[in-house]
Amino acid sequence: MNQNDLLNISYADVDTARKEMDRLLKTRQRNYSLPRELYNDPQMFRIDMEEVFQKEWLFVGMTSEIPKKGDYMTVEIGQNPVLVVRDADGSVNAFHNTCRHRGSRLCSQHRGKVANLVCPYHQWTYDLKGNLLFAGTDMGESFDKSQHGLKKAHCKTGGGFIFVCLAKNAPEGDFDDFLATLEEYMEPYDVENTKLAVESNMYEQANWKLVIENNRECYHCAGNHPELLNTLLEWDDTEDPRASEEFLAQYKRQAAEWDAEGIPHEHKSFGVRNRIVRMPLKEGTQVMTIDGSEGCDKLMGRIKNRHLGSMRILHLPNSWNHMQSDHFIVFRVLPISAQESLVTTKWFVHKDAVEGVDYDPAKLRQVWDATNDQDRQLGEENQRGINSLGYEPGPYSETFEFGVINFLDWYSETVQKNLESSDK
Ligand code: 3BY
Ligand code: FES
Ligand code: FE
Repeated sequence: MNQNDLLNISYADVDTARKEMDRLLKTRQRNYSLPRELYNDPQMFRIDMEEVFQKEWLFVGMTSEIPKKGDYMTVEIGQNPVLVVRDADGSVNAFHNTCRHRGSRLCSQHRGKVANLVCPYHQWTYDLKGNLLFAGTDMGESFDKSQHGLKKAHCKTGGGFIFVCLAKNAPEGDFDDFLATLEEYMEPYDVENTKLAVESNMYEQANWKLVIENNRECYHCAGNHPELLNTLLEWDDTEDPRASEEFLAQYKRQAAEWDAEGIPHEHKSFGVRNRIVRMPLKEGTQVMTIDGSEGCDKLMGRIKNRHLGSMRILHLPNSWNHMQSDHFIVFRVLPISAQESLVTTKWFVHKDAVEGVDYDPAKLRQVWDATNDQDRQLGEENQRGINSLGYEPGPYSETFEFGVINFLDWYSETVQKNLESSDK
């Protein structure tokens, strides 16, 4: 809990806060930032966790982080430790990372490899499918092992992306269409033959929505991101209303090359929650390094062209990504408290690329380390200003900040819909 949390409790109890959340969202001024409570009240944060992060599909990581049988990764979704494991048949499964004996967290490492999942407390042992194999002590005659397997979480993959959902019934809608499109758009990368080259975990003292809002616009880029703007074009996608003639001509030229090479690039949207589009980078640059020169000698998958721009993949509520020619970068946001978030960034290269020979991790990470830190400061200053008595919701620009408007429309609709269904 952040030290400011106690100062920001505005409601007598959580039921009142739920009603107030619904009212604030119904009466909010669309195209304006949200009322302060939605950015700093701990009860509102609890509702965000219950209605968004415990009910919606979340991006957790890439399949190539757990390439072999028994490889696992862990992730904390609020107070829910989750375990993602590669099974012997190659499938990826997610479990609640809590032992069925007395509830201890089963795996405490960030990533690891096991034959079976053994609880460190009293050594209850589960297979990779979560079945309880062995409960060491004498549990008595009536003990039924089959009733004490690990609790599953929903888990789906597409194009190497792993998503989990903690809801009893996972939302359907067009999520499977998004996964099928991811599969198609990620095919050139052959994700199973990539490896994690670098990972950064950045703690940010800002509400998770401020982290996402900041990512959804590049209005702040010119004033804050000199390294990123060596290569990144400020338009959000190929349909950006600000896109210049020059940009459209560059896109047309590059798109013709991509078509000839079978590299998918067309803009695809699944509501405003999921979006995939390949965008050119600045003319003459290859990837998001400090000078736009290569990040890795080895290209990924079947890619031949170093000028693939960046395929931007958006998944609300918690991920944006940049897929380029010689490496790709994935971003994941996890809320910690009303005013704290964890931003994880991972850089992937071809699995046969050799560190120090084919790529230099320092060069790979330089631009986004700088950019993330700049965004962290912006998010933290945004949070501090919102906490002020002088804050009132302010207007977004419809041309420069439409991505933020879209995000808050999605957030507002999702919370209202989920609040309504949990009231039934
Ligand atoms: O490049 C990104 O991921 C986003 C889009 C614009 C601002 N931000 C840096
Ligand atoms: Fe896991 Fe006892 S809590 S074995
Ligand atoms: Fe930024």
